[in-house]
Amino acid sequence: MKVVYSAAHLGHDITTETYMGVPIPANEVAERAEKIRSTLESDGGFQIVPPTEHGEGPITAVHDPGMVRFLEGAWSDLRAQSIERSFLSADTYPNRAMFEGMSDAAVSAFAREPVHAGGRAGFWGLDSAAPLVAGTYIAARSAVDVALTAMDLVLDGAPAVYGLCRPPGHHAARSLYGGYCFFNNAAIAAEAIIRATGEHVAILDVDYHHGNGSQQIFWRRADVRYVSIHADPDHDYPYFLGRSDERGEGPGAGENLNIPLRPGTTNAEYLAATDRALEAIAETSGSIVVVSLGFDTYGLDPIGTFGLTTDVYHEIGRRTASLGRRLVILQEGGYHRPSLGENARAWLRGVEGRPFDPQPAAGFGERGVVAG
Ligand code: Q9C
Ligand code: ZN
Repeated sequence: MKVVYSAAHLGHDITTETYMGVPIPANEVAERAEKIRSTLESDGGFQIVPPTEHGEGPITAVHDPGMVRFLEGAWSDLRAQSIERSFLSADTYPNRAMFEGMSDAAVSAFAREPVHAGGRAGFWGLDSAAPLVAGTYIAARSAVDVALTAMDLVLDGAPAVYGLCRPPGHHAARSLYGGYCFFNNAAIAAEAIIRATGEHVAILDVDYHHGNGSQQIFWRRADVRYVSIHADPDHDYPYFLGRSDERGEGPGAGENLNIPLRPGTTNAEYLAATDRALEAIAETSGSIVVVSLGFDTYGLDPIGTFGLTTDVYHEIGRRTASLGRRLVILQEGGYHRPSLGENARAWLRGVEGRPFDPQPAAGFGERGVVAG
């Protein structure tokens, strides 16, 4: 299988994120993608290829151009405003209650993008978990090119291609970045597939978290079915979307399927949910599925609460391939660095119908833990 990878992700070299007001070591770090790349290289069955540039057009087909301009200029803005920070994070978010009782017209007039860098970050940002540094924009653009190059290879006939996207994308909505995500790589690829083929596209999101951005972008769309298995938002990020009664609206009614699962979800429970998700995708008419692939469902993940093991990733990959659709597989989350390479290798070998072939030398445990 071809693996699309770009070293440009290294420029998004963040070290700290903020969790409930407290700085903590960043989870979404460069080592993640490097670990996956090196493990896939040692497997011998994968061919690493660079992305080609696709420009801004496919991005603004999905995202507000204002957000693209913000992300492009945010770092130099921070510097120009002499705000001494090692990364940019929001000061204030425009919570909707700030405008309660004001008309829609008043709100759109008042809730406009400010000038202050910390205010701009709040205007376009979802949360304080996506710090922005000097190389973030270039890295985020390269992740989009990785996704679109994987898509090109699939459009050219490959049965499955893996795009090693970093930063990830599925929390980024049309006019919103956050959750370690800047551009929604999967949504941009799905939109580009539709424009190239005219076919319906399904997105299978198996990251631990609900892909609120992908859901929002395609909420009213009849030509994209978004199917997600994730932690119940009562207990986990992104808290305000991801419930099973969110089904899409207008032409998109019935095209959104959320399968929230309890903290402590086991392999067996997850596989049952996978079958439900795949059934919903099998009903659709397209020939290409975009997979938002996360390994934060792993038992040892520092921010997840599920108990999945590496062998189950092989099985999920196998079942996903048994749909008989071509797959554009894009990396999202997964933060237990020692296991990331093996988990990706297992998933992708499952897709290819190659045996699991666990590497005992990997040196990490398989016991699930329930993290805080
Ligand atoms: N204690 C992805 O997996 N909250 N994003 C982190 C840490 C943000 C996850 C809380 C989680 C974002 C792509
Ligand atoms: Zn996640």
